[in-house]
Amino acid sequence: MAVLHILTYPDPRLREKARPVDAVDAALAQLADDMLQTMYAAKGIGLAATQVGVPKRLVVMDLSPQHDQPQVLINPRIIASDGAQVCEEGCLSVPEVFEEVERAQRVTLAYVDLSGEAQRVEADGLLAVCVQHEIDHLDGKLFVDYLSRLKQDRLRKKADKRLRDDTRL
Ligand code: GNR
Ligand code: NI
Repeated sequence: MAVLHILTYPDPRLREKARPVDAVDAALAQLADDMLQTMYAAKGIGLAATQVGVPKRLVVMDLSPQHDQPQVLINPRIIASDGAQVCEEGCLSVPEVFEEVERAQRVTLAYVDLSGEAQRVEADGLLAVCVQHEIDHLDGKLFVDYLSRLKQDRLRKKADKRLRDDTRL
């Protein structure tokens, strides 16, 4: 078990499109375990492999109040969606930014579980938001991409300034 480093905006690795997982093996199970530990340590409800620098289509989530219902989604895909909802989102890779984003209210999700079985589930509310947010990560997309041009410009300037300050000492 290990807590992994979470990449932060504007790291270019967050913009890469992740490749499908081709083997559900012990190494993948270990990565999923490490990602869960990383997510719990950072107090998140979801984490995509992209965020820990691994460009594979793997997501972990736990929306339960006691943080005792980990979910591992391999090669997750949204096969149907409907409705709309607005939720205030945050992201472990975009610290200290919380903004409202509109997403589908309800999604049908197909994925492979850790035993290699194909699964299909319906999700709505916050679970549907989280699934859409995480699959976006696998496609190199961040929730801030949905914000107005003005808000994105401000974020980029703040991140640029932070990078400059960090490299100056
Ligand atoms: O912990 C998280 N909370 C959250 C809240 C609203 C919408 C999406 C999320 S996902 C986020 C963790 C994260 O960055 N996952 O990629
Ligand atoms: Ni995120």
